[in-house]
Amino acid sequence: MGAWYDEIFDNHTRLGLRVKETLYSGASEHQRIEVLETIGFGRVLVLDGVFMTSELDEFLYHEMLVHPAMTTAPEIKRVLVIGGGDGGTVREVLRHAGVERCVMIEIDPMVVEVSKRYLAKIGTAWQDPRLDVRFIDGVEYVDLSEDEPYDVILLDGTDPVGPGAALFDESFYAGCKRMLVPRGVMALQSESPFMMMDVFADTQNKLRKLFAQVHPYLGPVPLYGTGTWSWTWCSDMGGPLEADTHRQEAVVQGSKAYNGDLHQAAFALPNYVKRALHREHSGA
Ligand code: SPD
Repeated sequence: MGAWYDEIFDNHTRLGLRVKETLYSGASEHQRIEVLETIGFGRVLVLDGVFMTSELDEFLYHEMLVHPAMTTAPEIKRVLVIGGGDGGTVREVLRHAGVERCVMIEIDPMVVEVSKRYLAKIGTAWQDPRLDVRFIDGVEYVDLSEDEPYDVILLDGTDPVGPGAALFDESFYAGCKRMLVPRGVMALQSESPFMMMDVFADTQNKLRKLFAQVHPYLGPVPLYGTGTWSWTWCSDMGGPLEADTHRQEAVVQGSKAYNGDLHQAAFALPNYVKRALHREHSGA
C-alpha cells in the first residue's frame, strides 16, 4: 500500500499521507525538498518536512491568496510575488488580462526546477512572457530594489521557520510597503488561526502598524493540518470587499473555488478569531 509520510506540527498533532512513491528527494542550500506521489492528495511538494501544496487542493490556497487582492486593487498592471516556487500563485495572477508584468522573487531555484519537473499541473504559466522569475532573497529585494513600485504584492511563503521565517518580520513588511504604490494592495498567507493563533495574531499586529486597512480572511486548505487557513488583505486605501466586477467575472470563469460570494464570505470571521484580534488590538 505504501508508507505514511507525516507532517508533525507539535508533540501532539500530525497529519499523515499514504505515499505511493517518492518522486524526488534532495536538498538545496536552503532546505530539504521532496515531491511525493500520494494516494489521497495527488502529488505533494514538501519543504523541510512541511506540506506546501498538493495537486488535489492547491486551488483552494492559490485562488484565495490571489483573487481577493487582484479584484480589489485599483490597478493590476505590475504584480510582485514573493515565494511561490511551485508556480501556483503566478499562474492565478496571470489569468488576469490586465497584468502587464509579474515579477516573482524566489530564494530557492531548486524549488522551481523541481516543481517544473514534477508539478507541471500546478505551474502552468511558466512560459507566459509577462512573467519575470528572479532567484534572490525576498528580504533583500524589498530592501534594496530600485524597481518601480507594484500595484499588487502577494506573499506566498512557507511557515515561519527556516528560509521563510524572515518573511514574517515587521521590517520585511515595511520593505514590501516601500515597493507598493500608495493605493496598492498586498495579500499574504498568514497561517492558521486555529493551529497557530500566536503567529496569526502577531502577524496582524505587525501589519496594522504599517497599513491603514488590514483584513484577515479564512478558507479551508485540507492539506494544512486542521484545515482552516488564513490570508490577510492590506492597503492604505479602499476595502477588501469593493471588487471590480469585470475583473471578478472574468476570473470566476475558470476558477474552481473563487467567486464573488466566497470573496465576501471569507472576510466574515468566527468569534474566536475576532476576540483574539480584539485582545491584541486593545492590549487586553
Ligand atoms: N503550512 C504550510 C504553509 C505553506 C504556505 N505556502 C504554500 C506555498 C504554495 N504555493
